[in-house]
Amino acid sequence: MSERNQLEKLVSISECIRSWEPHQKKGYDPNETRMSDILECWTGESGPAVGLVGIPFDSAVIGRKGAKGGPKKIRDSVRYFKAYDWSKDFWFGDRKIYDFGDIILEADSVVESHEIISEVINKIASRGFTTITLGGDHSIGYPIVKGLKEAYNPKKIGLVNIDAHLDVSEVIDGRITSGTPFRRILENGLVDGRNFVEIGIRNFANAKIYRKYVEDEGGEFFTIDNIREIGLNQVIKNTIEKITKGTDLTYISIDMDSLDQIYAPGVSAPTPDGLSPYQILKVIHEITQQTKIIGMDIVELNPLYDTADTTAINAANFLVQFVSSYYWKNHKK
Ligand SMILES: [Mn+2]
Repeated sequence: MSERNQLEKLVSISECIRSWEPHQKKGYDPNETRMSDILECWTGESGPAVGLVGIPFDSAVIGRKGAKGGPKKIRDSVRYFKAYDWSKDFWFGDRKIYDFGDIILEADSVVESHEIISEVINKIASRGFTTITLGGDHSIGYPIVKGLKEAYNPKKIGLVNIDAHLDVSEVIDGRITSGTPFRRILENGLVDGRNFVEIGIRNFANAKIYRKYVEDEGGEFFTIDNIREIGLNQVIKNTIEKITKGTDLTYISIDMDSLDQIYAPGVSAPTPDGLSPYQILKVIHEITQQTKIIGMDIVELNPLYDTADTTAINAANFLVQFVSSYYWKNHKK
């Protein structure tokens, strides 16, 4: 049985299908390498490398449904980018992003779906891949980190959530939602609260009791105002100190609603006065360079509300930045 079949037997992963327009296909201009050229269907390879998986799941979303269309839209949008990082004069067209396809979740139960997600992420990480997961609503943050924790146990993970919202809501009457993932991560001991940081928190988008919860757990958050006051470099420095203190590994979760609404109309819960693309790109780059990162997710892109693919292309840009920063770090070694 092939490696691919072995993984598919465990879980339901869709076929990896690429349909590029002729001018987007490899070799159209042999002088340049597009990101779509290095995004390849996984056929049994092992890491170290970047492994991509999509989770078209929005059953737990609070707000506007449609985030299940996220993985396809983000994959489609990588075609706009080249595998050359001007800022580092770094060509990475000889590296790969191995695409495991989408996890097809037919289970009605959020809990069951989450179990499947954890299992897949565990398998992919256990094969040596640094994971990029495309959501999907933010509820998947919990099973992703659970799967990673299982793959890397007993190593400790520090966690950054880039988000307008704290997402530490209580699970009330069994309702697991896109607002509950980080509380579940902390409550289940997957990450110590003292190694948890949230960046991009909005002024009028959270409850007092949840702010207190993060504080009581020893976590840290940086609001948009905090970033203006102390500057992004200081925020990044403090974040890295906190997520690496006593830990072995780090992980980043990106909720697209952390971006200002002008850059990200296509999200489940839009809010104004948010982060700029540059600020998020910088956080991704610095954390990838300065810590031992094991993965990143990009969630809450809702194509139904996007305009001119603005949000999707920003999401793809975050993916490209992560891939470039990851391979740059290994390239320098
Ligand atoms: Mn969120």
